[in-house]
Amino acid sequence: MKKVAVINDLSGFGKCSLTVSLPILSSMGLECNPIPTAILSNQTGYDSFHSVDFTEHLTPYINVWKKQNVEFDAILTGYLGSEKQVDIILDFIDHFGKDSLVFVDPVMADDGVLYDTYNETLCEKVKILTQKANIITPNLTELCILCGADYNEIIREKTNEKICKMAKSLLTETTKTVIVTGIKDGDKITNLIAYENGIEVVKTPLLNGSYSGTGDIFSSVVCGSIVNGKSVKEAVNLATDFIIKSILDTPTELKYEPDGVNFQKHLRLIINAE
Ligand code: PXL
Repeated sequence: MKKVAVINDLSGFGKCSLTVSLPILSSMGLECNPIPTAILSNQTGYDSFHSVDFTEHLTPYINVWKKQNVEFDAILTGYLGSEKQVDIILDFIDHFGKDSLVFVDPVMADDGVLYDTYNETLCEKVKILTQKANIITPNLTELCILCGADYNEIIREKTNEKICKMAKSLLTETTKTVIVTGIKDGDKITNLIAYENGIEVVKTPLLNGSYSGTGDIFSSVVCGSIVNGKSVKEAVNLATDFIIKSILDTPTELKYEPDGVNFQKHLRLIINAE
């Protein structure tokens, strides 16, 4: 069975990070091997949360995997609890990542605002991590942080040309694909895929509100689909379709829904039973 090592937090509530990667990758016929970066009562977007940083356990945890000579088809990273974790993950990628897809979701911020537990130094470290990745999935705020651009200026102008240019500037020998997610564009959301040889765009309808965990659902479905042999565009189409159906199944009156989306009934859409 193909294996995906997923480095992300475990949040008791919020339907995000490992609590979505585990069911999603399993439904896709893949083994999800978690490395928890932190354990939280709930994700940080609720009024309060209790978080236990897992950094001190990561090296001994990974050392056991090294002794067991396991191999992974992909490594997927998400929310990170500390700067030291990035060094540990860089070492993990050096050890396990030679023949695997390295997929980094540079979780740092959204709508121009850093997440509560992120600061500038951690963002610098996340940037170093993205340079080791074959594929990265920043949202527009994260793209601006990675490129040193002013988010408010980009939002004001919001020319796709500028966004394409920024995405392309992150392409390297290692990073072959940059997917900029969730660019609001009138009544649509654009996901922009930048490769060396061009750009592809996947548009979806803009639904009201914002929901915890949709970024993690997106990276899990896209990563799993690519491991299962789909093209990046097919993978993005599947992920956005799955997320839209899940959002439509999530009644909420809130502008921001910390409980996340009801994706469970829609897992059949992504099942790979081969
Ligand atoms: O989905 C992003 C995310 C993941 N994990 C934790 C978070 C957030 C966003 O707020 O707080 C703990």
